[in-house]
Amino acid sequence: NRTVYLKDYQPTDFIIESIDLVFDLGETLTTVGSEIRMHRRPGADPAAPLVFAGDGLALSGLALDGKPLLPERYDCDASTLTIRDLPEDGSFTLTIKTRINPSANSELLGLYRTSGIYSTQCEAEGFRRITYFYDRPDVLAVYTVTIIADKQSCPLLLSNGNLVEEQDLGDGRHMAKWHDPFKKPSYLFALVAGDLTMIEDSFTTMSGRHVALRIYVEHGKAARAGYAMDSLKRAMKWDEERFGREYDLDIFMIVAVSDFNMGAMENKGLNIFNDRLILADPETATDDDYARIEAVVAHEYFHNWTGNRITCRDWFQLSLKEGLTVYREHEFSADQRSRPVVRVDEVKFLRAHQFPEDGGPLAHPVRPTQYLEIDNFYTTTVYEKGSEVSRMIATLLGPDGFRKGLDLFFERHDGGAVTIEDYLKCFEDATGHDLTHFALWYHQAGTPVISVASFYDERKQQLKLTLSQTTPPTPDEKIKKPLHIPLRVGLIGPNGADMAPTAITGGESRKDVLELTKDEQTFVFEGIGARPAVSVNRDFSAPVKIRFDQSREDRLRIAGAERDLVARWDTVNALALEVLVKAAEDVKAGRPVTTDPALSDLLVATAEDTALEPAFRALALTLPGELDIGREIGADIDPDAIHLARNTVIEAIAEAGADSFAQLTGDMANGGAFSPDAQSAGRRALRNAALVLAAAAEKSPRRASQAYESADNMTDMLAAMRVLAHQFAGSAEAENALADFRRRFAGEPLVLDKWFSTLATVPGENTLERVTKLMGDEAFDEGNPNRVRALIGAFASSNPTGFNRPDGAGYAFFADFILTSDKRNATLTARLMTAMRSFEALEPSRRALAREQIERIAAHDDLSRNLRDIVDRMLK
Ligand code: BAL
Ligand code: ZN
Repeated sequence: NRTVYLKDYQPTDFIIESIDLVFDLGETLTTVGSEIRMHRRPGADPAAPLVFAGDGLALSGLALDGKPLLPERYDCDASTLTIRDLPEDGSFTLTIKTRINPSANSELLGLYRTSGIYSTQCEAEGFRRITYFYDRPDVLAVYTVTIIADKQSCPLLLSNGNLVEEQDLGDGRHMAKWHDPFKKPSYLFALVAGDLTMIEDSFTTMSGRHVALRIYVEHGKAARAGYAMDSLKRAMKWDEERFGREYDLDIFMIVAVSDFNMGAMENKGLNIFNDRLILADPETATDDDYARIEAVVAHEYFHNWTGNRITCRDWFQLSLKEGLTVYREHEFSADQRSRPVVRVDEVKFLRAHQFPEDGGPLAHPVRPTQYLEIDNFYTTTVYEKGSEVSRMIATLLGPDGFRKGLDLFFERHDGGAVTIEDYLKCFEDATGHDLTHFALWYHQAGTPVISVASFYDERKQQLKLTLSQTTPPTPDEKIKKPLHIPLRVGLIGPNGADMAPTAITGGESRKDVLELTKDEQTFVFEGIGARPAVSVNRDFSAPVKIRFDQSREDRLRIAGAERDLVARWDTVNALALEVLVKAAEDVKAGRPVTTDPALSDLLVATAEDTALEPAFRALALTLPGELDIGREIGADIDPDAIHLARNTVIEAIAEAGADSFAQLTGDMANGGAFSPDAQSAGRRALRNAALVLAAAAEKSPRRASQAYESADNMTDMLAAMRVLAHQFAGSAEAENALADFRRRFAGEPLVLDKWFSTLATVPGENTLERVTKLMGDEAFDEGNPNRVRALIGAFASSNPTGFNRPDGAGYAFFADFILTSDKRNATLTARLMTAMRSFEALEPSRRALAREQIERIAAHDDLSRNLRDIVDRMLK
């Protein structure tokens, strides 16, 4: 058992001062020389050996202070190097030589070579696949990196920091030397070598320093890197203005690679990106792609301060950098785009991904206390819930208090490797707030449920709000404590305007934010002249579930008049979800489906409301998906019943608003040249949300087919193709569009990912055969994570009727794929496997079939540690 525990944390016995690396790059044999200057930590046991981590390494040389080490002084295997009898004065230089094969590295962790490019991924524990080292985040060192490679195939040699030397070696090879003056942990090391093109720009920082900006991409793709560059410059400016953070090196580089496990990686001065998060032009990228590129480019850049300059003491503190950086990214997106629309997207994401994680077998706190495989903790809990926790600190302290706390964090911990406690202490010291109780958000897993009861007393002009909180048990913790929850509440008067109380008693409150700290609390709002509609959790101020048995009249008031658009959307969405859940129950019970004309009226009115921005209207008009309905039902889920029910409800709404929806598909058409800005994207979103309903009303593929033909950008083209493929599956129009798309984008793997996903998510049991066939398509590549996620990932996680075929064939297919894929890329495979984490919520027959396949996987005794960890927790 290799479980790692937070409580076992110990600093290293030796301190590393600097490391000089020399890479002699060869496709199948790369040699890595490392020269490490180090000394014993004051106070460490003088007899303690030096223990470095490795992973699958072959040692080819080892010397201490220039002298080869005798075999009796050390032990070495693929995963550990132990050296004994170190010099008395504790100060020495160690030289290590290892040999690796980058072409055989299908895990894409460490140094790997794919599509002719050498590239690295070292977070979390990839550096140990390059050389033996203290591969842990609290060991910070200065790196100097020399890269030697063939000049023709690798004209470009990059590493972190500044380029200090270049030389032609005269034998067809050349070298480049990079020096990074900032101490960093090994997970931020990066190297790229190959033949790429680039675009260049520059940024002048707030103190007037000139920074060269370069984005490297495949030849022929330079024109698609412009939006990423623009996003980078906006992010650099924003971080200066909003948080006072200035960039620190003379150069900032981004490299886009096509084979990458993650979205992107924040290596110091040399971010490496999955190319899908860099490349965009109107013909190949959707509005969602543009928004994602902007967000992730900013996210990785923001890490320079939150993650790189201040890093994590150990991997249990991962949310220290990730949660905070996601929060910074979210704030950036909100400032660049429409704040409420961005926030609604975040809420939808949290509910779709983090809530199920928190309510299932893989639940864990934002700061876990143990792990078997750290790669499995790059989760929505650590990232998105972690972001929500930072957002709640900002809500409790106010923007100025949050900024003061963060300023202190940067001042106090720059250059350090720190903990969540260190982070919280800065907010306490800067503002005088006590966050002791609040800190439980980091340590307690599970999504709190807040039950709300309201009572209006006309005579006293009082509104009483009783709020009680519970958090359901999670696998590792049955009894939960009450949390410190900031809940933003609005009181909406009969005329739709906000009512301002003269006082709020019953607990702490700050403006409209109530601070819940106990199991149950009653807040009293004084001076309320008429019975208000109570809007709870405005702006989604806390990542909780709300149970509030509110009158329909109040909900319709909120849905029609709430000025907080997040709460307004939430109420519209909840009303729709309620109708959809009831419809699914009807189908399951064999009753005719009852639809709700009031819901149709509300949606049509919202769609037509020109006082609202189009992007918001699009959000309101997009009904909860089948997966959302399943999650709301929560147990005994029958995906076929949900599918049928949702289609029936859609038809009723579509018919009620047929004219409006048809009209919107025309009104919102692009006028003039394409622009990726948020407003234009919002118009396209509304147009395409309306297209779904207009096509459903017309029961004809004609309109979508025309939209496909006339589309002048990928957003509209893909939306039309999805309507055809999903709502008119098997029609000539659908097949024509799909065939056209495949032909048109034959040389564009990233665009074909959209085609794979569209096909993989066609509802119904026939999709399995198509997915199986698509694995033989020449554009499909089992070794490329983007292709695997687009086809297999989309099928397993986003096709409830296809994947959950009643005969279990979807599960069997998936299990076969998982077992093969695990041998190739364990990180990717374990993440894919989480698609089945909620299998216990299925109806009994599917549940049993799903379990059978998970057990079949678990029965293999040669699983990777990554996959073993996930399946064992799922079956526990
Ligand atoms: N650190 C891994 C990629 C990211 O979260 O930025
Ligand atoms: Zn990150």
